[in-house]
Amino acid sequence: MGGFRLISGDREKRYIVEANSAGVCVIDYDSDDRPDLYFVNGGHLESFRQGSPSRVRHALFRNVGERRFEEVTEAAGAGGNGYWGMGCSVTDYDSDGLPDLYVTSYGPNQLLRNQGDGTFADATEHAGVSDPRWSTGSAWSDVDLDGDLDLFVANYIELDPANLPEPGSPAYGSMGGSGLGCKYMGLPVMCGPRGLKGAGDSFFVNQGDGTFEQSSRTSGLDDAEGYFGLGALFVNLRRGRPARPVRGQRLDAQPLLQELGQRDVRGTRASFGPGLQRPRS
Ligand SMILES: [Ca+2]
Ligand SMILES: [Ca+2]
Ligand SMILES: [Ca+2]
Ligand SMILES: [Ca+2]
Repeated sequence: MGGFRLISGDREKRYIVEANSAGVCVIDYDSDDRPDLYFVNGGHLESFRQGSPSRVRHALFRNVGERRFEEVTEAAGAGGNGYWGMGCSVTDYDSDGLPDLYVTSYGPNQLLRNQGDGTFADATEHAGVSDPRWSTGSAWSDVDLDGDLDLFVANYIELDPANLPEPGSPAYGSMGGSGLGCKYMGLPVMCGPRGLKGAGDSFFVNQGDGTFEQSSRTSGLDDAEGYFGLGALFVNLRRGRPARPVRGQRLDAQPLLQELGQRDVRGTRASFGPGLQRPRS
C-alpha cells in the first residue's frame, strides 16, 4: 500500500487541527468476503486559509487476497470531497445489504453510498447529513427502533481556519498548559483544546427513503454546552433499551452520556470514560 501518504498539516504542528487526522475504516465494499481498507486523509492549512478545500484525497484499497491490496480510489469514486478528513464509519443506511461510508471532516462531511458495482455515489446532499463544523467521530444505531440506522456526529472545536490562534498566544490555553497561554514548559505550543470553544454535535434520524431529519436540538443531542467531542459510539447499558450514544471527551471529567428512547433524551453525566482526565484548575 505504498500509494498512500497521510497528510496532516505541516511538520511544526502550529495549530491543533494539524494534530488530529485521520482514521481508517475496514469495509468489504465489493462483498467478496475479503475486508478492504479505506484511509481517510488530512490536508494543509494553507488551502483552507485561501477558502478552498485541499487536494489531498482519501484512498480505498481493495483486498485481492494473499495479503495483497490494490488501490481502487479513483475507479470507485471514493477520493472524498476534498475537505480535511478526520474519521469514517461503515454503515448500511439504505438497508440494501451493501456497506456505505460516512466520512467526517474539518469542513463538510460526506456520505458515500455503495452502488453495488464497485463504485460509490456522493449521497450527502440528498441525505442531508453534511455538517460543516469540525467533525471527528460518527456512530450509527437504530435509535428510534424503526428498522433503519440513525446517525450521531461528534464535533470538536469551533475553529475558524481564517482566524487561527497562534502558538504562544496569551489569550488561550493548551494541552499541558497552566492557564498562562499556549505554552508548555515556557515554550510556545499550539493552542487548544482548552481555551477554545467546543463545537456542538449533530443527530440525524433516518427517514427510510434515503433522507435524514436533522434532529439535533429536538433530541437534546446538540451538545449546547459545546464539549470537545472526539469520538462517538453507541452502547447498550441496559437490556431492552435502545443503545445510547456516548461521546468521548477530552479534558472533561464528565463525559456526556445521554439516554434515548423514542427520541426522548435524558441528559446524564458520568464520571467515567476512556482516556479522560480532570481539567486542571
Ligand atoms: Ca472485499
Ligand atoms: Ca447500503
Ligand atoms: Ca464536518
Ligand atoms: Ca431508525
